[in-house]
Amino acid sequence: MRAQVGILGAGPAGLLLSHLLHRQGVSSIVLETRSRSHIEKRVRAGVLEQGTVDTLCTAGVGERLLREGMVHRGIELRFGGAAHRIAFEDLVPGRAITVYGQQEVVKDLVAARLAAGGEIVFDVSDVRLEAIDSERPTILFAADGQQARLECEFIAGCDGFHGISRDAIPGGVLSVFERHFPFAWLGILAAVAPSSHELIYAQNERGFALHSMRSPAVSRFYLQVEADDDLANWPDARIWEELRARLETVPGWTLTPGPILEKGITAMRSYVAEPMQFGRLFLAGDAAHIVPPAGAKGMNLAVADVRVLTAAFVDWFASGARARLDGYSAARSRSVWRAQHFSSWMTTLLHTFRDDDAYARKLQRSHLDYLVRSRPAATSFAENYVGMEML
Ligand code: RFL
Ligand code: PHB
Repeated sequence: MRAQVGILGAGPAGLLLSHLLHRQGVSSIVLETRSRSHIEKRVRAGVLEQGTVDTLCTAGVGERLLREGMVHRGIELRFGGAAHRIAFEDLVPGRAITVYGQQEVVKDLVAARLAAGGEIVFDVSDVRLEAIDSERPTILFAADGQQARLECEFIAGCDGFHGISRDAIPGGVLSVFERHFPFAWLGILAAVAPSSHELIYAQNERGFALHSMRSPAVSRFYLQVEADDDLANWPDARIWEELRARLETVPGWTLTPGPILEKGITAMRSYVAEPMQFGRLFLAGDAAHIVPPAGAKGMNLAVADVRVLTAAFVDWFASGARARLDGYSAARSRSVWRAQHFSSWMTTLLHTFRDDDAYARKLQRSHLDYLVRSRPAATSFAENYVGMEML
């Protein structure tokens, strides 16, 4: 098999890259280890920044997103028995977020690629990269029990945090920066109308809780749990009890429970590998960096990486100019680190750290108070949350 760009991974990064390249006349083939139905059902992110929405719409894959996505012009911070709204329309006029499930973005992109005759090979295994520092990098893999090879001019590693592409870069090239947080998130999807019109981020002694949603009939919730917690510890009744204890802290507000459709536990981790390139291999999205989800940044970063990488590939194939390719990682660094900082900061602000002493808890509360009482502080929060324009 041959393509100008061989893409590993049919997540938001790989699929969008393939779609954008196609629109600019550059051929690609996407290889994915999981099945189509698996990637289309995997529940993950839900918050799209304006820049992400604009990218998807400009690329012709925003029709359902515009119809079904829920535009939010604020979020709520809940702590100390009170609700505080951060009003985007007031603090960062004209900017908003859209709540639309990542798996819906994935479905829209898969449909667009297949409709345009694009090639996505699902269920591949034994994926290996060869000669990534040569002009003919190659992807070796198995599909339908047969060994296969994809020869390309470039490889895009969009295979997520647990993919193989980052590890294909020789030792000593990458610098890695990382931090583990001492807790995890239990996420659930429930067949019940949201109990709030906007997202609620709740700081609570018992641990953080988040009320989000997917549609007028489906709610999404997260609970801070132990880092090594097990789903077996969380029968449905305990989940609702804990959500109530952490969210029903404001007079008159009640949580409506419903049937739980899905549960999962996610570790909280920050990670950056730099540079995001070596020879003819370019990393994008979670393959290069992950953030704890409190800041809702991961998928948005993946989309922004791909926008920059597409422009670099297009320059190369149009004219042989390689300045943008050479500068790809440097061009992304500032935004990647802004998202790292914001996500770590949100995580620290909102979670309960068991080792914190009384003094540290007072500082955390003071910081939250400042955020909702100072316009400059709230504006700084809002501009980061809706997405900084730093390209
Ligand atoms: P993905 O989505 O992980 O896709 C990578 C794909 O590569 C496949 N793969 C391989 N393919 C070929 N060869 C190999 N050797 C391969 N190894 C793996 C995988 O099967 C997969 O299909 O990475 P991508 O495209 O970079 O996208 C990143 C996003 O998925 C991620 O950043 C977000 O989900 C993070 N995230 C959030 N981001 C947001 O912007 N807003 C949010 O509100 C938000 N909430 C979240 C989140 C992530 C969460 N979890 C579960 C990690 C909430 C949660 C709970
Ligand atoms: C989600 O709806 O999945 C979601 C919302 C906000 C976050 C993280 C995840 O910060």
